[in-house]
Amino acid sequence: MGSRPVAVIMGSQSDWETMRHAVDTLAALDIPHDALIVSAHRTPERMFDFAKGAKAAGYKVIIAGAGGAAHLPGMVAALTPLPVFGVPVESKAMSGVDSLYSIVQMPAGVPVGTLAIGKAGATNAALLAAAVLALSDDGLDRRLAEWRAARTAAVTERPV
Ligand code: RP5
Repeated sequence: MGSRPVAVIMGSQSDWETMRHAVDTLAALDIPHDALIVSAHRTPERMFDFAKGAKAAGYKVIIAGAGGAAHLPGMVAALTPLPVFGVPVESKAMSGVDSLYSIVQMPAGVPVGTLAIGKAGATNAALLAAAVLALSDDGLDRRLAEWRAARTAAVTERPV
């Protein structure tokens, strides 16, 4: 496994409030990662260079968050063979439904695994990345099982 198997990319600084939940979850599972701002619209050449070089850079999974006209996950998926998980960021104008539709309706042949809008999607993208990596990493497999067991144990029988 490369030294940083997960890249968390986002279209804007304004996406960080959402995407930090992916990073926090990766950190909780002790998964090395990078967090990068890569915009399909404002920095298209950075996006192209990132996506074309991602596999050679040692990444195994890409988590891509974007809002509004959220083309980043799909464009990156078109340029890399790595699995891409897309996180629709909650937009101001349409509460993230525009982001969701922009990411989820990929044409057959160019998949993006699309998560829920916002924090839940960012968190679950990290957990999906962890599950993929755990297939070939026994230590991570154990950490992920412990993380899930702790979440289960934290659910009280009655509301407090
Ligand atoms: C998208 O446009 C970004 O992913 C972000 O969610 C949205 C708005 O960006 P800012 O105008 O806040 O930079 O490209």
